[in-house]
Amino acid sequence: MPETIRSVCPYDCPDACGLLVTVENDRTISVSGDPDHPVTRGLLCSKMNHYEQTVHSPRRLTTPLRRIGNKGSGEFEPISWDLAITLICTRWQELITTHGGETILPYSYAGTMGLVQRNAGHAFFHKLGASRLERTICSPAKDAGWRALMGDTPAMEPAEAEQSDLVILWGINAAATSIHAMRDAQAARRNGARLWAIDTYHTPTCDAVDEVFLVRPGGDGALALAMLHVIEREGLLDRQFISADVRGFEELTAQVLVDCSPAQMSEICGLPVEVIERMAREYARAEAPFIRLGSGLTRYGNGAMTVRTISCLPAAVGAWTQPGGGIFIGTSTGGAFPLQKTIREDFMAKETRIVSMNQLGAALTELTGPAIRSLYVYHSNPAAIAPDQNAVIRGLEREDLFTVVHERFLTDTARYADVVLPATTSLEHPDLYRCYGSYHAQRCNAAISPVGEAKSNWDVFSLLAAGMGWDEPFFRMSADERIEQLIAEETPWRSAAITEQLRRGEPITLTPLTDPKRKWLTPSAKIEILNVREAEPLPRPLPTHAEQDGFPLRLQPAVTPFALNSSFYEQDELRSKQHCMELMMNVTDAEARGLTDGQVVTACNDRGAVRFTLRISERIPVGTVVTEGVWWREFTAGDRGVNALTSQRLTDGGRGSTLYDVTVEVRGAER
Ligand SMILES: Nc1nc2c(c(=O)[nH]1)N[C@H]1C(S)=C(S)[C@@H](COP(=O)(O)OP(=O)(O)OC[C@H]3O[C@@H](n4cnc5c(=O)[nH]c(N)nc54)[C@H](O)[C@@H]3O)O[C@H]1N2
Ligand SMILES: Nc1nc2c(c(=O)[nH]1)N[C@H]1C(S)=C(S)[C@@H](COP(=O)(O)OP(=O)(O)OC[C@H]3O[C@@H](n4cnc5c(=O)[nH]c(N)nc54)[C@H](O)[C@@H]3O)O[C@H]1N2
Ligand code: SF4
Ligand SMILES: [Mo]
Repeated sequence: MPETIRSVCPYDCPDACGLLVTVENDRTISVSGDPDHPVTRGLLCSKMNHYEQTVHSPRRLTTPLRRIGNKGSGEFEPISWDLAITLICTRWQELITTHGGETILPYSYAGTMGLVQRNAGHAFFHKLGASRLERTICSPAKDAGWRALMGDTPAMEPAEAEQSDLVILWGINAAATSIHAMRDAQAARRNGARLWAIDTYHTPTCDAVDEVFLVRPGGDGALALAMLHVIEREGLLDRQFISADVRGFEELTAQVLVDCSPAQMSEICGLPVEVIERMAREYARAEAPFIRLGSGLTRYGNGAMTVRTISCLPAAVGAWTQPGGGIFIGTSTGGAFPLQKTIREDFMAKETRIVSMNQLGAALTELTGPAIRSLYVYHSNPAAIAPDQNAVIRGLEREDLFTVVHERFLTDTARYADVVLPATTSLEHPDLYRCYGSYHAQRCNAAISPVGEAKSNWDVFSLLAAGMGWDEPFFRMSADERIEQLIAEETPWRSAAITEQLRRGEPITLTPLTDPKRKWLTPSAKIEILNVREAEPLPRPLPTHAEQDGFPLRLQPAVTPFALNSSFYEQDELRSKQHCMELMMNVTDAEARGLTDGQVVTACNDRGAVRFTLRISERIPVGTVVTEGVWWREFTAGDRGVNALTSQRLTDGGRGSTLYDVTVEVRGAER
């Protein structure tokens, strides 16, 4: 008899959807959206509608493997778990004795967002004395920009967008990446709100809004400053709100906005003066303008400053005083489930070296400090997703690098491994999830047994700890026990009744911490437009990195609705919806280069050359080229993905990746 089991979507998406999983004879038959989950409300994205095709994919890894061919060749032989663990632990013990623990580097990110499985390796590597990974590839610049202005102020409830009369989807391809935010925006529109999208090309989201504004990549800070200039010049400020709630607007006006007229900012942001003026007026005159800020615009050399500058807009017009008004960048619910007892920093004998995950290529090839001699990758695919793919691959090709990859599939990274370990999918292990697009959380059990000999992250680290001969009870704990301890730890974020609901596997709502005496959780208790603790005390226009580069076209390595970073390429149907790895270009740029639709082209810069199929598209403005998705190399026209063109440079705040901050030239490729 089929049985329906509640679960949670494990992927790196703001919503952590509730799933209803139908299981028969220990196999997943189908997956649907939980109608009782407050965000999901029965709606799943196209990626997850056939999750069973990922779980039971013929491509799943089902046994540990040992390399028998050259690195990258993908030639392996099956081995037992016992042998795999012995090979790894023996090698690490030798390395630690001869070269020290810091020669070992873990690399993990967001294959699963569950708190226990995601963070399963931290305690182990702390005890091992390994180098530590700075996990900053996604959008730390967003948090840095928000914090500079708003401190610890919790995010507003994003569903309030429904009450707004002007919803701005700013640097977010919500139709692909945040479908429930898109649904809320559409609801606002049905209530009479206007809907804007601000992006660098005409995304699928742009098809569903009232007005689209295409900016130059990295130019949004300039646009926001020009809007603030107009709002101030035309007396559209909410002076009462500013005097009660904002610090430093006068300094901003006198020192920055004087030089940020629409005429001065127009070229940087790529919008005509009259358009900027109209945007400013319509924004200021809206009752409750709501901005949903995405991550795309943060992945630039000026990303943190861009977020900080845009976040000044609701303060200038007092949008915060109205239900539905404000800006939403994401929730931060870490306090609800403190992770200290999961990640165990106290297991570190000394503070070890920290390596940026955005600079893996340099770490593996430049070998400064104790050279990295072993890499352990789990729930991440750095050979595909990390910037500067050529540098990463040069590192992975090193014969003296001992690489272990724990994966569900033989990814680009796994192909370089000396030992591959098979991983469970989220339906095969328990976990506890919290969203970053709302205030919900949910716990779930395994719905089916592990496929083949797959093991969860948590269970592999228990085996590795035993293989190292460690006898701490911590490493003998099961994932379920760790989850229960996390839930049992009391925090003001949830009542005893909510905690009981969590135990029963129901989706719950967390209450963010607020201070009854202070609306804004900053040192001055005001929104700090002037923040003297920052290197830049006031928002101001900052350049991107790409402005120093010599290539004529701005490259946007954007997302596709049919994959999530490099995940989901195992599903043939989803992949075929993306056709192939395309480069979209405006007809003007194509004609100037003598290029035609459908031909194979090469995009290149100082870091690499990548083959794409050219798609001439009116969705792309002149001067920009766009590719969607992070393709596995086996499905590309050449042997590199888009990240062979992106750079290891970091953002101005948060040390984030600058994946969108890159230029290229494009020419025809011989077949
Ligand atoms: N379908 C799908 N969903 C996903 C993902 C996926 O790969 N596919 N990835 C997941 C992850 S890990 C994340 S972090 C989120 C990210 O989701 P989003 O927050 O939507 O971020 P991005 O898709 O990176 O970028 C959003 C948009 O910003 C635009 N953009 C780039 N540069 C600029 C700029 O300078 N100015 C402006 N205004 N716009 C700019 C891009 O063209 C893109 O349309 O999505 C998650 N959800
Ligand atoms: N060009 C370009 N590059 C990008 C991006 C982009 O938009 N464009 N997006 C960037 C962003 S925002 C992010 S967050 C990163 C994401 O980068 P990653 O976190 O590496 O994300 P994925 O590509 O989804 O790879 C996750 C891998 O984890 C595996 N996995 C899933 N669950 C488990 C598990 O429980 N255990 C183990 N061991 N493995 C598991 C999956 O099979 C998959 O191969 O990529 C970044 N890189
Ligand atoms: S990827 Fe996002 S929208 Fe799709 S099912 Fe998962 S949480 Fe929901
Ligand atoms: Mo991300």
